Amino acid sequence: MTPENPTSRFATLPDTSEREATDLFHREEVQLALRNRGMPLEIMRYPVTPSGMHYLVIHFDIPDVNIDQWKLQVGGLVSQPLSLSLDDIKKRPARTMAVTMECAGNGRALLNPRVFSQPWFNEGIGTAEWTGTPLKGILEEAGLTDGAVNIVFSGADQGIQGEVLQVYQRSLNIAESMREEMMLVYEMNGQPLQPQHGYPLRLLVPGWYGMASVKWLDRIEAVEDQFQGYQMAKAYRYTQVREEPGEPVTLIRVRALMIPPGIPDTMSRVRWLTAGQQSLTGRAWAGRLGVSRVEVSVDDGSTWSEATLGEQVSTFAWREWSFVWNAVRGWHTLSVRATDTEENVQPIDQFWNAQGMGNNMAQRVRVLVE
Ligand SMILES: Nc1nc2c(c(=O)[nH]1)N[C@H]1C(S)=C(S)[C@@H](COP(=O)(O)O)O[C@H]1N2
Ligand SMILES: [Mo]
Repeated sequence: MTPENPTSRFATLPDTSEREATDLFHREEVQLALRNRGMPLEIMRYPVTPSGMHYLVIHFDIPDVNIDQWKLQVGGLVSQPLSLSLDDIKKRPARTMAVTMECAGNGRALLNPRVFSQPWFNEGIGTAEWTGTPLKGILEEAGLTDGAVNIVFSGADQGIQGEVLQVYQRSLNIAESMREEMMLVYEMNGQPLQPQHGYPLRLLVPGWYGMASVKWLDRIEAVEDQFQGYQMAKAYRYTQVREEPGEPVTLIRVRALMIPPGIPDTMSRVRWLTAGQQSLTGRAWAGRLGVSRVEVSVDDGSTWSEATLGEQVSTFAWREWSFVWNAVRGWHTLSVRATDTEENVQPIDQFWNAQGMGNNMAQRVRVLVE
């Protein structure tokens, strides 16, 4: 199926691109949020997120895969096209790796004006132990021929986005595709992939925002051109207006999150705690880079104090941080920000773009101490 179809018969679908952001969420945003759950932030207490609480993003529907007929096809500019069953893939060298995955749209609902899409606050995040086989071995066996520039990964799911009929497709250049950590995974936390996470097979692209990790993967194709599918050329771009080409969304930006301390008010989620020593903890990550520093503010970003860094779960997974706060009575806004090993620090003010991507402004948590 060719994804290009710009002036299409789908032009009569409701146009959400001009919707106003107000405090009221639109019906379609709520609908998306219910399909695409987030990870409750207190679940950061676990180094590896239980599968049922890892966040989800499903652009279309979860496809119905018949495993008896399912094959991974590897073709295009290769000398030896492959057609592999799940058993064939499981017989290949296996590796298990903990990886923190984050949706590029995480933080989107905190933008002002809000961008109309999956309305994440900060919960589009999770860390899983993925098991699979290195992509590199498969590409080497297929033998990329001269002229191959990009590898296109296609999922079995299809739908309409931006008026374009498409299967979910993303590409990576050869250098990225050949990196050691790129994997084709069939297990998550020691169990076969659940339907919503890409059963039977997904691509895992550690360090990149989640959109690169194509679920329900059934085709890998080496091509000679820059692949211009919708999810590459339109959806995941940093732009100020949607018409601009902009820059591609790629690696995960540095972020720290705090487990909201104390106990919550049900509706507002405002926190309530008692005065005295309170331990604040959370996790921080920086995609392919390391986290060099985490700082906490208890006065809404006026002053910052260094937190203690804990263990990093793996090269591509988050690390723990902790901070002891001597909480005094009254209202406070707690905040946390991380710095990566290239000295990028999370912004305090929002970084706005038309798609609401890559927003890593520091988290703020409102608390009442009594
Ligand atoms: N085939 C397919 N792959 C996909 C998606 C999708 O909708 N279809 N969503 C992507 C996005 S935007 C994200 S953030 C991650 C989410 O992976 P998860 O649902 O397993 O957490 O999957 C990516 N892979
Ligand atoms: Mo995403």
